[in-house]
Amino acid sequence: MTLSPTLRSRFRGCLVGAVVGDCIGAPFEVTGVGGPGSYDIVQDFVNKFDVEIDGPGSEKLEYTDDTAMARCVAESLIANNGQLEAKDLAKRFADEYMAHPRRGYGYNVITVLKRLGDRDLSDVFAPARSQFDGGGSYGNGGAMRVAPVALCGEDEVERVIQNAKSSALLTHSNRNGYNGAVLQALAVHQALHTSTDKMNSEKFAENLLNTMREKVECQTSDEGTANDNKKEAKLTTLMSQVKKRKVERDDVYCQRLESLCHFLKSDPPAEEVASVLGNSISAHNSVGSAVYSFLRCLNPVEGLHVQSPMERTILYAISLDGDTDTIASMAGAIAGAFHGIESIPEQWQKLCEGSDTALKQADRLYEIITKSKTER
Ligand code: R7I
Ligand code: MG
Ligand code: MG
Repeated sequence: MTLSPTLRSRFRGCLVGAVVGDCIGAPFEVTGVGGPGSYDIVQDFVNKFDVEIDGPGSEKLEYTDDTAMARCVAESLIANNGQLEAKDLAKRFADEYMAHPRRGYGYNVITVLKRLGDRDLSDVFAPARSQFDGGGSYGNGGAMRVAPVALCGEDEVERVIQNAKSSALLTHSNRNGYNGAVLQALAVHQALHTSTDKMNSEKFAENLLNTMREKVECQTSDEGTANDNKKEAKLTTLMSQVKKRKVERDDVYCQRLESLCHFLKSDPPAEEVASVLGNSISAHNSVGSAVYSFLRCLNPVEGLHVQSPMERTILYAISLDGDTDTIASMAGAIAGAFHGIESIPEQWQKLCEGSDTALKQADRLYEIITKSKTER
């Protein structure tokens, strides 16, 4: 029987896993890997680490906006004793962006971050709501930074859902934008609380699907966005006009998870995974791929010559091509929450900028969460 990592190790694994996914995936976000399933290219890149880390003047792999924003989320939770305080988080996002704007932020989110820095802003959710003509962004920026929220969820799924949504709404008010953050947070939370000997990938996915279906995507008219309401009004008109026409389902994450469950049985090639679950900067076309990378890589993958499931997860996620830093970062957070810090090679940690800060933040969050548990 394999011993499950301790909870502290899982906290560390989660935040450091997110950083290494971001740093190792980032160079490929620009160049691509040459199509989904190009395992050799990613493997060759990682194999050079041994040489580079010992060589003179070896440079670190830089983190991008994914890590910059996740650090803000962690810092805000630490400063507020594990509670999500939207105003405080908004200020940290804005300050971080102003201090280091060149971290590869999404093209449109920049407008929101600048407005969040306005001292007179009374509603911190307002700038995000005006994105994309009032529809809000469905980019994966809410999901890519949400892992620390999941660490503070304790054993309350509702709290994870609520806080993931609030943290995302500061920049992503589109239903698919914030629900992507919810699914990613639920995946991290579930990985964190699944013991190694009880892991069953199909059950893990089914459980996520049930939670999304029952607690998240069932709410077709929640407080969401003006656009949600507009869309629904349009939909009603459309439905009454063309009664027999098939209306598209708006439970996109449930659809992705249904495909994911099927893929765990059929094991399709990487091209199919990328085309069905997605590899783009949209949340609904990337979060499912991150979850799948973690679950698929619990077992060996043909053509990917690496023994450790944690390392395999990162390499597989990058090999899906497209938004490589973000998919690998999200997959790394989930995998790290399950496999623990011991599963992340020390040379990766040394080489990836920001691993040390992630480690410290994980420890602070762990202390806050365990202390509040013993006090109750
Ligand atoms: O979501 P966001 O923070 O970007 C995150 C991504 C990650 O891959 C990072 O690594 C970084 O590279 O960027 O930033 P947004 O600007 O809100 O969304 C990202 C992109 O998604 C936008 O620039 C658009 O191209 C696209 N997008 C949309 N396009 C059309 N209509 C998001 N929402 C919409 C939309 O409603
Ligand atoms: Mg990035
Ligand atoms: Mg990205």
